[in-house]
Amino acid sequence: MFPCDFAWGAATAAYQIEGGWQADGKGPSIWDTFCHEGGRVWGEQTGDVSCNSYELWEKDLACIRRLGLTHYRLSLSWARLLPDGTTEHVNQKGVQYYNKVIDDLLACDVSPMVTLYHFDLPQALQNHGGWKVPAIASIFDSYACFCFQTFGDRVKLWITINEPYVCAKLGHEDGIHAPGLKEPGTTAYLVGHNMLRAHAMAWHSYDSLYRPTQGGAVSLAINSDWLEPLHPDSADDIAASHRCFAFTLGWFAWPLFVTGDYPETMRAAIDAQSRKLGYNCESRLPTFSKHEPPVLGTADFFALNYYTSRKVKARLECRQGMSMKNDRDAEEVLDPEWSICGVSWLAVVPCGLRRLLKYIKDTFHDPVVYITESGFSQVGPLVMEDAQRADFYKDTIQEVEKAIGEDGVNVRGYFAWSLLDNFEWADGFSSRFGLFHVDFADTGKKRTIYRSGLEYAKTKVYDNSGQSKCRGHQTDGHPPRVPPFAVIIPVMTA
Ligand code: PNW
Repeated sequence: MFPCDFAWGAATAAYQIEGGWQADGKGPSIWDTFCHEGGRVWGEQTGDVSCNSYELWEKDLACIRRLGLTHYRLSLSWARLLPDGTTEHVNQKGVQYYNKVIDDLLACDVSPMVTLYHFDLPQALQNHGGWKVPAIASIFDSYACFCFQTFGDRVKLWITINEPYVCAKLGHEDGIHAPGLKEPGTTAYLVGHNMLRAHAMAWHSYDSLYRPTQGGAVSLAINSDWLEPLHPDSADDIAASHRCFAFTLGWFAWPLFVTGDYPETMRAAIDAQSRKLGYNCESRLPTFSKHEPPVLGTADFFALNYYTSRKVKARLECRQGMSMKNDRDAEEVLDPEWSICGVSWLAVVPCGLRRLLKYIKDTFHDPVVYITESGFSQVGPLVMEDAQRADFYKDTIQEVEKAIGEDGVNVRGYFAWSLLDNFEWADGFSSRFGLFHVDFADTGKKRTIYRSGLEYAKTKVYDNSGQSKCRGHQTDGHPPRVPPFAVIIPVMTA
C-alpha cells in the first residue's frame, strides 16, 4: 500500500516542452544555440516550438487533470525569467507565465515541484564560461533566491539542479548535449563541482532566508542506474561496480549525504590514472573550500531519477588517455534477458529500482526519497495502444510498493517521465516518453492520451483487486474524494 499522502506525479522540463524560444523577451539558452548550430540533434530538430506549452499551458493542465495527478514537476526557464541570467533584468512576462502555471495547478489541487535548472543555461552566462567558472555558483544563488522570493509562497518542493551528472558528462565531456564541449577528463569534474557549490549556496539561502516563512524542501535531482557486478563472485567485478557507483550516484550523493566530499574511491581512481599519464599537478577532481558554505546536509530529501540498470565488469586492459571512462576503469554491459524500450540505452529493469532504493536507504542514512523521474520511451511508428509501456509502469510501481512495504524505504512520491511527448535532447522528437502523444505536425499540438496514460491514471489509485486505496476518506466504492480524482474529463482531443 502506498501512504495516503503519496505524491503521484509526472514531470517535464522547460526547454523540452515550452517552445516560445524568443517569445515576450526570453533570452537565448545554450540549448537554443546548440540546436541552431546544426549537426547536433536528430533530423536537425530544435525546441523552438516543441509542445508550445508557453502558449498552450491550459492543454497541459487538462492532461494533468486527466491523469488525476497530485503533483506536477516542471522546470523554469532561467533565460525566460532573467534573459541575461542575472537579476539585473527581470522579464515580467516570464514571471507572469510561471505565476499562472503555479496558480492554475494549485486551483486544481495539484502541488508543483519546481526545478530551477534543467540543462538550459542562459547563453549570456555561457559566454562568460558557464558552469566552468567558479562565479557561476553565486549567480545561480541569486537566480534561486529570485525564484524562492517570487514563487516560494506557493511552491513547497524545489529541485535546484536536474542531473548534474548528465550536464557535466554529456555537455562537457562527450559534447553531445549543450554546450557541446568535448574536454574529456577535466571539465566535467569542474562543472560537477560548481554545480554542487551552486546547489549548496542556494540551499543555504533557502534555509536561512525563506524556509522560516515558506516551509518548503529543497534538493538536487541525481540520476543513477542500478549497478551490480557481472560475476557476483569476482572481486574485480565487485570493485568495478563500486567504482561505477562512485562516479555516478556517489559523485553527487556522497558530498550531500555522507561526508561533504567526493567518494574516496572516485578520487583514488582519478589520481591513479593521472599518475599513470604523468600528470602530476593537483588532482583533476576539485576540493571543497572550507571558506564556503558546506555541501554536507544540503538535501532535504533524496531526489532520484531512475531509468535503467547495468552489469559491471572489470576492464581487461587498462587504457591510456584522459577521460572519465578511463578514470572509472570499468565496463558496463546489458544483461541479454533485459528488453530494450525504444532508445538503446534504456533496458527495462523495474526490479533495479527497488534494489537501488534499498541501496540509497542503507548508504545515505534512510532519507525521504522522491522518484523524480522514471519512464519508458517509444521510437519508430506511433503506437497509441502501448501495452509495453503500460506494463512497465505497472511493474515499476509494484517494485516501489515493495521497496516501501518490505524494505522500509521512505519513498514519498513517484513522477513519471514524461507528461507529454517532447523534445528528447539529442534525439529530438524521435524518442517519445509521454503519457500523452503530441502531434507536432499539428499547429494546435494536439495531445492524445496513450493507453499507458489511461493505465497510469488507474494504477496509482487502485490496487490489484480494484479496491480504492487510502486516498482521502473514500470508502465503499465511492469515487475518490477531491477533484481532479472524482471528475471524469473527456479524453483530450486538443
Ligand atoms: C533525463 N542518456 O536525462 C532528463 O532529466 C530528461 O530531461 C530526459 O528527457 C530523460 O532523462 C529521458 O532521457 C537523460 O543519454 C538524458 O543516457 C540523456 C540520458 C540519460 C538521461
